[in-house]
Amino acid sequence: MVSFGRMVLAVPARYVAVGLCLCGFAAGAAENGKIVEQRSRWLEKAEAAKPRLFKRTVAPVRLVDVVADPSAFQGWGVKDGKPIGDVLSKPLADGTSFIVDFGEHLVGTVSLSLKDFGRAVDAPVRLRFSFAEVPLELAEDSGATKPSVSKAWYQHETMTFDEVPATVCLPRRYAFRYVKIEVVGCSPHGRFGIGGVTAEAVTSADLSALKPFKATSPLAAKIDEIACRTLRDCMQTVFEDGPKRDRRLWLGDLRLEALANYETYRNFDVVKRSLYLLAGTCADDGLLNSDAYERPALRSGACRILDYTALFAATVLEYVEASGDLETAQDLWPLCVAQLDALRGTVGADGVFRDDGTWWCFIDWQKVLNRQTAEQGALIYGFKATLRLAEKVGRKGDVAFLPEVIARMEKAAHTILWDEGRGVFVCEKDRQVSYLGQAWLVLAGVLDESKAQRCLKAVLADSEAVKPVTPYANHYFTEALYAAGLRDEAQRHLLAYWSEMARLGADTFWEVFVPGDHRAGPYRTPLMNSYCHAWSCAPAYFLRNKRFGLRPSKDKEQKGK
Ligand code: RAM
Repeated sequence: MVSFGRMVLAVPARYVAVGLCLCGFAAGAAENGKIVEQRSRWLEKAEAAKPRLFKRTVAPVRLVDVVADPSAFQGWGVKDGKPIGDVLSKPLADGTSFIVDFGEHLVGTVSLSLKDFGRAVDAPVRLRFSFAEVPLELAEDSGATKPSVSKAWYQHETMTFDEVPATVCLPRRYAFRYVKIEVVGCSPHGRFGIGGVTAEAVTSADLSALKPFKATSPLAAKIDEIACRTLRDCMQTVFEDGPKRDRRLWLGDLRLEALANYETYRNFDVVKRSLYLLAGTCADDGLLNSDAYERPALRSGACRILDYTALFAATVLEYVEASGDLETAQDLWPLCVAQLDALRGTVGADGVFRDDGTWWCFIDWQKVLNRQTAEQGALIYGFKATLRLAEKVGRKGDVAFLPEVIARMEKAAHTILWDEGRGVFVCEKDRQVSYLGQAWLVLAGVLDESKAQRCLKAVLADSEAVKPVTPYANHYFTEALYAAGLRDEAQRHLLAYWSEMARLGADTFWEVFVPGDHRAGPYRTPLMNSYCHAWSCAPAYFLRNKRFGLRPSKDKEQKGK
């Protein structure tokens, strides 16, 4: 297993808000001018496509206690606490605390009724709330951590209520299954209590529209259920990456959410809004940013991830194929073309991608990954998708130069990056062999089936090969196995990775999962990880889409895991 534990999220400042520094690569000034002129119109289209939110009221199912459990995920589990009636609707003393369990992961607001008993309450009440997606967040002290992103993402509130009785709604939208409530200040005369706690869960997924799914086994049904819940809770007025953190639209996450959405809730508006939001917040040089916020106003997050940008045209293509909305594809086409000069500017005359530090090369949070081969594949993949989109919108002439770029890059992959002796793609600098390098070049269609199978089987058998650490990257590795015709291996990988999360009690799939290292993550502390992360909803896509699916016999092999 390649080490991941000390990995830290550090996005060098030069990748953020790069504004003009890529101008040399970007499309001509006149073209950029035309794109920039479109931004406000695109943002209007994003607003017009804003999906409605569905709300439902959910009551807690029980009280729980968090317990240390070496066999549980991250070493923390829950067990039944006191009966709920022993705590709610009874006077509460200063220092009392209890944890309510809503029975499943939710995203939404929480209200509670503050009660008085007998006489008027003679003092304000101060309560501390801790919202948790997983037990770890209630068991360990976030105050002692030094995360690489804001501590304000931790879902804690201390609030003082002057008026009792009252029904109060907490100010934020939270992502949680458990809520710990501690009485940190109240009248010593035993007059105060909490009558009830309720959640209002919110999503843009219409649960009644969820496409029926006939699972081949209870395990497949369970994984699909968790994947659909993950997608549901990340589907808000855009596709969020994680409703706990970053609560933001990211282009790479959007693509996988959209693919799962086409197989499940089929809400095309949320895809359309997300695409237009990215389009309308593109930079002055006509290049896309990889992330965008909706509030307080629609604006860009100003990160530029090379492999995410390479996937934009593919995301538009898949949207038009699923929805039939050719008009949006035609409208966004000039933006797809505008990305091409910048993207191909990263490719040498010899057809090889080399990272010059201008872009954030992401691919995965795996720290030790040399991204060269994976980026080479992602670029070719993106260029081929752009060609298919050009055909769809009737603009092949705009990208007449692309076949030569693709051919040059494919040739370089075969000659410069392929190691015939080992039967794998390797990076130039350290000859590193990775799962994702093979996966992306297979997905790019660079190899015939037998060679594709050879390199994927080689990494699966190579304990030194660098493995993916996120469900996002595991999605692409799984898809590559399917693409190479390694259906059994794909199925085994899919079930082994996601069923291990299910076995560990996942309600929703996690941002990062490294079997054998449950504290892994990029933020210096697992308390900051998101445990409902959209890019992890891949199983709903693989299990439901006819191109993939499971073979019942193989599915049974995983039973009892
Ligand atoms: C994090 C989020 C998001 C991802 C980016 C690259 O902030 O986890 O999902 O797309 O990084």
